[in-house]
Amino acid sequence: MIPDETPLFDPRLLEELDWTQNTASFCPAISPVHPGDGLVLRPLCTSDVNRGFFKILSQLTTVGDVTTEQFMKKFDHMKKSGDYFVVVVEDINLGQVVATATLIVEHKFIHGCSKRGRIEEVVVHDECRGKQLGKLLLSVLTLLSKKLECYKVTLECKPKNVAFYEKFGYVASDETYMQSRFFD
Ligand code: 16G
Repeated sequence: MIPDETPLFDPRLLEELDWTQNTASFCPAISPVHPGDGLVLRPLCTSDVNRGFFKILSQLTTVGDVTTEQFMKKFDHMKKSGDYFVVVVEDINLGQVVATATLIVEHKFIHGCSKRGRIEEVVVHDECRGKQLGKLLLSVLTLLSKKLECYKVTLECKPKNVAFYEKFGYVASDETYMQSRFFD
């Protein structure tokens, strides 16, 4: 298996988002199709393993020693499921991924056999802060979850980031997030 440019999901899903429904304000104006000078917003592809995809994830949490083969197998699993929407922003001059976020669509029997969206791994390279990329990714994935007919979309975040997520219509739930960790 050799890394290539095959997208994880159909890029038209991003191109066809109704950006007028976005609730966050951008100054200067940017959008999924025009994320900023020298930047491209697109689905993850396996070549991103050579564009610093893991380096950026490691700014969020532990990544571990992942081989290219492991990465490609996981990518293949996600692609086949059709429920994983990992987006990246690439700086095309540097050939580096500078931001990423993931939407996972979970299938339910409840709410009329509906779907729930989960937003995960939102991370912007620390040298690329101030370009509104976190805001852009959040807006894009929130709109995408709506387009994919999720009845709700949720995320977990640190208390200091609550105000950021409120800009997109997220409110703190009265449910408590609980976890049982098996390893880091
Ligand atoms: C944050 C992330 C979550 C990620 C977790 C990793 C967002 C909105 N939340 O909560 O997606 O999985 O950090 O932390 O990006 P962990 O390694 O402690 O599980």
